[in-house]
Amino acid sequence: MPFAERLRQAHAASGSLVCVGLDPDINKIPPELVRQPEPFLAFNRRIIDATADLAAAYKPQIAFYSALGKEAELAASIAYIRERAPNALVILDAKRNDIGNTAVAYASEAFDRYGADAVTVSPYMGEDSVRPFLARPDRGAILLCRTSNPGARNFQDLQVDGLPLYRRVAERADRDWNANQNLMLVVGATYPAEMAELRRAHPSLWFLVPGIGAQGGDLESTLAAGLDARGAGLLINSSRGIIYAGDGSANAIRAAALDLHASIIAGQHSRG
Ligand code: OMP
Repeated sequence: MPFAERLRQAHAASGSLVCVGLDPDINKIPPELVRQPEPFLAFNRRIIDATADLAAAYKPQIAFYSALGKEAELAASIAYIRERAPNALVILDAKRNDIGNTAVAYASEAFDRYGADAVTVSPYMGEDSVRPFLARPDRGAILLCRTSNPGARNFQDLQVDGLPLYRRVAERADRDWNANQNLMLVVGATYPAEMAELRRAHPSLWFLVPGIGAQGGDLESTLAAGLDARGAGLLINSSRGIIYAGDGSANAIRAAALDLHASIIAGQHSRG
């Protein structure tokens, strides 16, 4: 199935724009799960069970796993998502990129080894380094465009022929690299004005939106700035705000995901 269709299906099946970030931190996982032989898998299973009907996507950040040699638990967590939430997209957050043949290996890591539907990609090395991630029509690449962190301003705001660099990245990506309709942009919730500009310039691109919750991004301004004409076009990620909610119980995790989901629906309706 083409990536664009997978994305539509993930949204339609869940009725949701929520992306649940799977960023397990061994120091924050509830003690009863840390004691298990595969603590990251046990933790992710709790999260996936609690959110399977609420999530359009799951986004594991690979560093949390590879730093501790937990790649097998990442692979098993992805298999569990496929079982419990077969329509949900799996986005491997790896922010990969390199020269062509290395990029091909990185794409294979994301799509073949982990079976991800999409992977986050840095655009810094330009077209030949991005192409390997876009070559498969059934898999997506999500380009870093306007990132959520304070340092996003350092380079992304530099003016290039009258537009900031992040706008040039989006322009080139949308115009030249999206023949397979399998490209999305990372646009942080912490920069709603920039998101509004990007939405005006790129009405039909989907944005992956990190920065809600722990990083201080505001949901209401994100929805006002970023929803497309159909009231969609955003996958709104929350990692720590969901997975470490309350007392760490399945109920607390579900309540946090439900709260985000319901707030998004309310925002969609208020836009009419
Ligand atoms: P929370 O701040 O805990 O919700 O996590 C945000 C997640 O999104 C982390 O996995 C980050 O690595 C990721 N992220 C950002 O926070 N900012 C960005 O600009 C891009 C990403 C990303 O590519 O997902």
